[in-house]
Amino acid sequence: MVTRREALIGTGAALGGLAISSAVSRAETENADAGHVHATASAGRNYTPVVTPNGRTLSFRMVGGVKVFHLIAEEVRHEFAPGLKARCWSYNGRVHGPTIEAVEGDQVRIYVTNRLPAPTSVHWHGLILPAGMDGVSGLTQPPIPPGETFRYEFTLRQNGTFMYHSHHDAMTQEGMGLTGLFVIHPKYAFTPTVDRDFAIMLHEWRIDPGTERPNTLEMTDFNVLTMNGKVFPATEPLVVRLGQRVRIRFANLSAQDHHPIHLHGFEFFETAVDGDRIPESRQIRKVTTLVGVGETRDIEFVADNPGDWIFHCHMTHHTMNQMGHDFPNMVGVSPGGLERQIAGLLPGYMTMGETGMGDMMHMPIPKNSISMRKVDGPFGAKVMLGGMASVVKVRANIRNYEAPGWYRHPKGTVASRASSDELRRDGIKT
Ligand SMILES: [Cu+2]
Repeated sequence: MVTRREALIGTGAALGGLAISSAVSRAETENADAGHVHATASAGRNYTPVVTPNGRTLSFRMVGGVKVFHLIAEEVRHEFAPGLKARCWSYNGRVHGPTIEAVEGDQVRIYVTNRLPAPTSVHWHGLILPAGMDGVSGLTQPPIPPGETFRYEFTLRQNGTFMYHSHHDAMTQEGMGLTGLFVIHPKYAFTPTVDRDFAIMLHEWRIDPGTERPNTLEMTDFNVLTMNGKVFPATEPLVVRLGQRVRIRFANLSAQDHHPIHLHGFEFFETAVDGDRIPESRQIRKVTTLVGVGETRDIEFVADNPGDWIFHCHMTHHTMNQMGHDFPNMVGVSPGGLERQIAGLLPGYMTMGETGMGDMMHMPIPKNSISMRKVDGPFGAKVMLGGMASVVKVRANIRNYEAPGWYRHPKGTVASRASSDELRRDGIKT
């Protein structure tokens, strides 16, 4: 069987170092739309393309040796998960913008068209470039007025995981979604090379149930926490073949919160901070990586443990959606006749959380809102989770990276009800 990597190397050889034709660029766009990005080998170089779950890679055109990209800032009705849509600001109709992918040493020319009702500008976060290309509206350039297109052009002197985002009224515009990933591959891949390379942007929003616009004035109580603009279960799983080496690049442009991302099932190495590769001798083995606001982290691990492995922000409120917020604490409280009395005044009323948030299951929810638990799990129970979470699916013998369904556990490897024989044998009194 031809592996993906071999296929890529084959593609590179077939191209023979030629600049990519527009036909290839078009194919790349289509593949990217399907979530499976293929080779964009530039002259004499090869890399494993980044996969942006729920997203895509921005296509480019080669013009006289320069990689030419086009970003269009515009409003879009974005779906966070079925049941919740909001009017956000996007690049190229996507929240967040498409991943810009290039190679160290490339010269890039990036056109930015403003179709927003407000002026804007784009800052290339972490990149070393001429001051006038830094994209700080008012300081290094005039703002891009609505309807106009500006040109940015610079040479990529670094490699690693970087970002781009609006730098005009940043609180409003980043808060509305105007952010994206900027991945620069090294001229020669770091070893050991990875088989799968994913990129995920973390973000937080305040969207009051029933409303349709993010409230960018919020400072503390965010109720929609996203990976690549989606909340679990709408986050696309990361599908990996057993034994592959995996990199996940995390970036955080939340307004106020750092996110400790915890991966189940593996120890990983933190291999880069803010695009700077950490020498192997100094890489730390971890299970949680703290991604600060304005920072990026790369982690790598060998997927040697089959299963469905969740990874999520470990701030527990960040794995809840809107319905986890703003309720009186009722844990341990018996509401007695209160609930019936209030229900007489407010039809559909239900007191929350007598035994925890699981009580909320039957509550009718407002229009255009999402509760934290909607997922039918593989065991006939609901998965109580939402927000900033996704799943790595590690499987042997998969032929493609389509989501393979729930993991089928080997017999005897699932936690289950203890039998009376077992309890007696081990002296457990219940
Ligand atoms: Cu978090």
